Amino acid sequence: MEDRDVVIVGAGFAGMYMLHKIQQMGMSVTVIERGDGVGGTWYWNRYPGARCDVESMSYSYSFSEDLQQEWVWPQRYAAQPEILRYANHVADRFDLRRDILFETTVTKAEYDEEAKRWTVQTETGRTFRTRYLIMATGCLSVPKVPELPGLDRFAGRVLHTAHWPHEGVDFSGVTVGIIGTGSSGVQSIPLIAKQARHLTVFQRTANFSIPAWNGPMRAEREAEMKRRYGALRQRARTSYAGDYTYADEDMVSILELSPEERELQFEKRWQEGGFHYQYAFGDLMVSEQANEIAAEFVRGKIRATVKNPKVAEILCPKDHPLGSKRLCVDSEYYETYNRDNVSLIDIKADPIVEITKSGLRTREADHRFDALVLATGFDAMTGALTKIDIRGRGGVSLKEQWQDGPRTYLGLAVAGFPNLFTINGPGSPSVFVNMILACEQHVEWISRLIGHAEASRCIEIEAGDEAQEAWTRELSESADKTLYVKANSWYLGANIPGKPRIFMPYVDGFHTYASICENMASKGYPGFQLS
Ligand code: FAD
Ligand code: N01
Repeated sequence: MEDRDVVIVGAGFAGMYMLHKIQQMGMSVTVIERGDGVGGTWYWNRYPGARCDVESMSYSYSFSEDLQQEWVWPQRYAAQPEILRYANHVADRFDLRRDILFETTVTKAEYDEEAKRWTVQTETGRTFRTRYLIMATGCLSVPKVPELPGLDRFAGRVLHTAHWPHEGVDFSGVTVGIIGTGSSGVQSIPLIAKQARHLTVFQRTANFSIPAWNGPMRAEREAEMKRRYGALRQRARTSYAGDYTYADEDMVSILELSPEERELQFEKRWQEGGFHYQYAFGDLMVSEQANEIAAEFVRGKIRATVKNPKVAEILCPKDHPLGSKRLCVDSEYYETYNRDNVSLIDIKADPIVEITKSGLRTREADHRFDALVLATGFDAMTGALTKIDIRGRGGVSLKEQWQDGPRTYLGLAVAGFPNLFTINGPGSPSVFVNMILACEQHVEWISRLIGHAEASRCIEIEAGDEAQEAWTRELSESADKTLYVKANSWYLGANIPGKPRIFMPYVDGFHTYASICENMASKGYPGFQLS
C-alpha cells in the first residue's frame, strides 16, 4: 500500500493540469494512466482526419502566459499528432512525468470511513491509499463497440476510431466499410475515401456538418492574437462556449431577421465555419421554428454540393434539430460522396442484419469489404466512472447509485463520496464548451477547495444531499427548456442500450457555471460539508 495525499486518475488535459497544481501545492501525488503516454483523447483517437473543432489558439491551456506565447499552432484547427505533441511538451516543460504511472488501469476505489482515506486498486496489483481522489477519466474515453451480431466472425480487420493503431493503417488497395457518421466518421470518411479502393458508409442518422475551412495559421494573425491573448482568454471565460471566438454579445435572433438578412447571416456564419453557425444565433437552440430555418439552409448546402440527388437526400438530417446532436465540423465531407469509390447505405431504411465473414448483410443486400471501421462513439460522461468499482460511505457503489442517471453537485462531487472529485463530471458544462478551459476551471476550483480544507484543518469534504438534488433538478429543468433534449444523442445516454435517459451536461453555459462556482467558493462552499 503506497500512501499519497492525492491520487489522480487519467493523464489527459484535465489530469495533467491537476497534477501541476498539486505539485505546486507541495502535496504528494500520483497520476494513474491506462495509456503509455499523456494526452488522453489525443493519445487514443489517432484515426485519419482527427483534429479539434475549437480553434487551437483557444483549445489550449491558458494557465501559463509563457506556454501560450511560445507554442506555435501551425493550423487553425490542429490535427491529432500536433495536439499530442503539445501535450507531451507540456508534460516535459512542467516536469509532470515523474509523478505519472503509465500503463496502469484503476479498477477499484473504496472509501475507508475510519481512516478517512481512499484505497485505490489497479490492474497491475499496485495499491494506493490517498486522502483525495480526483477522477480525470474523461467524458469520451470509453469507446462503444456496437452489439452487432456476427462481429466476431468478420475475417478482416475491425478498427474503432478511438482505439486506432499507433503505427497508422494503410488502406491503399483495400475495400473498407465504416459504420457511424458522427464527428469521428465525418472527419475520417474523406481521408479513408482518398486512400481506399472503395469505401461504403453505413449511416443510421444523418448529422449536420459545417465546414471547418481549416488552413495554415497566418503569422500576422497569430502575432496579433498573441498580443491580445490575455483579453481573448478573458472573453472566453465570460462566454457561453468558453471560447473567445463566439462571444454572447455577437449573437443575433433568427426570428428577428428578415428572410434576406437571414440568408446573409447564415452564409456569413457558414463561411466562418464550424461552431460559428451554432453560436451566432441566440434562438437556435430554444425555438423549433428558428432551428428549422437554419437547418434548411444547411440542407440547401448539402443538396448543392452532392451531385446525386438521392444521396444528397439521405445525407440531409431531418429527424432532429440542428445542434441537438453535437454539430460536426468537416473538411470536404459532403464532397466525398461525389467520388466514384464511395457508396452510402441508409441503414435506417435498410437495417444491418448481421456482420458476415466477408462484410455485412443488410435486409436488402450483401456488402463485402476487407476492413471495417467503427466510428460508433463512446459511453459518454459516466462510462469511465462507472467502469471503476467506486465505493463510498457504507460501501455504496457509485454505479448503483447512478442506475437511474448520474446525480452530482456541480458535476464536481457526489454525496456519500467524500474527498472524491470529478473533473468535467456529468452535471458540468464539459462537452458543451471548450473543454480545455473547462478542465482549467475545474482544476483551479478543486485546488482552491483542497487548499481551503488544508488551511482550516478539515479532513473531509462532502457534497450535501440537498444541494445535489437541487443541482440535479436545476440541470434537467434548464435542459428541458432547450431543443437539446429533442434528439437521441449521447448527451442523453441514448446511444448505450439500457442507459437511463438523463440529460448529462449543464446547458446554461460556461460563464454562468463558472460564476456559480466562484460565488460558492467566495461564500465558504455552501452545499458542501467540511469537517
Ligand atoms: P481525456 O482526454 O479523455 O483523458 C482521460 C484519461 O483517463 C485517458 O487518457 C484514459 O486513458 C484515462 N483513464 C480513464 N479511465 C481510467 C482508468 N480506470 N484507469 C487509468 N486511466 C484511466 N473537446 C473540445 O473542447 N474541442 C475539441 O475540438 C474536441 N475534439 C475532440 C475530438 C475527439 C476525437 C474526441 C474523442 C473528443 C474531443 N473533444 C474535444 C473532447 C475531449 O475529450 C476533451 O477536449 C479533452 O481532451 C478531455 O480531456 P480529459 O483530460 O478530461 O479527458
Ligand atoms: O461518436 P457519435 P463520435 N449501428 O456517438 C452510429 C467528440 N468528437 O465518435 O446517430 C449503426 O457522435 C451513430 O448513429 P446514431 C464530439 O464531442 C469530436 O463520432 O446513433 N450505427 C453515429 O452516427 C463527438 O460528439 C471530434 O443513429 C451506429 C455514430 O455511430 C463525440 O466525440 C471528433 C451504431 C456515433 O457517433 C463522439 O463522436 C470526434 C449501430 N449499432 C469526436 N452505434 C471533433 O471533430 C452507433 N452508431 C472535434
